Amino acid sequence: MIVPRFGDPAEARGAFVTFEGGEGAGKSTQIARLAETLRARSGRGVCVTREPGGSPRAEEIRAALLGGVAKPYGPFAEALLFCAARIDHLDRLIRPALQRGETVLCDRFIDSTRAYQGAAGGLDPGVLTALERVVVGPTRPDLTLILDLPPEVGLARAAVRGGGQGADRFEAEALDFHVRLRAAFLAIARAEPERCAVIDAARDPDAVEAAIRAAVATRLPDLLPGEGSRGDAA
Ligand code: Z5A
Repeated sequence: MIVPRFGDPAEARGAFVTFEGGEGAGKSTQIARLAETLRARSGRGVCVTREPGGSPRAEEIRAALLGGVAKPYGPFAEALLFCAARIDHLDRLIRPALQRGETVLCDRFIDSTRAYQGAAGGLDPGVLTALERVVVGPTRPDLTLILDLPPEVGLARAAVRGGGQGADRFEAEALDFHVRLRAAFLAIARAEPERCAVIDAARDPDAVEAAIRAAVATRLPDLLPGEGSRGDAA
């Protein structure tokens, strides 16, 4: 019988930081900036990754998901495909990096499944909880930075970045879907304030970066020694 192997949670462990938010919130931009800062300051290895994807097999599933292959089967089937990608990503990349003591910065993780397939897609929260239990187990983020901004602003940014290539499966959803997404991410932050920090992502990139550094320095002070606790400057 095949059962999930989560490893021993008591083992030496690095830090797991996830970035969440709607389209065009600036996650990729800010992950690159934080990675550079942590590489210079923390004295630990930094692993930058993303979902869906992050490992070769999960990247293959990403191409299918963003191409809309699973959409006709509904949010439950889509969630299962995101989970299939996540299992490989956790096994091949995230857990080994954490066991080496590295800091893992991941662009989207479980909260995207909760928001996109759950709150916005209509999938039952009990199903999502069960999937998280068997797929993620104890490998939960230590800190989740939720980059918050009005969906109209994020979609406009994503369109400029896309350079006229057309929207992907999720960008193509109606504005109402993106409004529900924003509310879902904020509800997650309210429900798990010890894990989540909300960052006002509508500001210029330098101001967003400063707020993220303040949140990391406050919540995970070992990662930014000497930066001091300046409070979450969201
Ligand atoms: N999905 C799901 O449904 N379920 C799941 O479980 C998971 C994911 C894990 C992945 O798409 C899709 O999969 C995603 C959810 C779904 N939906 N979509 N689409 P993706 O990885 O291709 O896309 P994304 O995660 O939404 O990222 P993004 O659109 O690339 O945006 P971003 O990384 O947050 O932003 P960015 O690339 O850093 O910035 C976007 C543009 O804005 C760019 O031109 C920047 O230069 C500019 N920018 C960045 N910051 C600023 C500020 N502060 N001011 C002005 N302009 C800025």
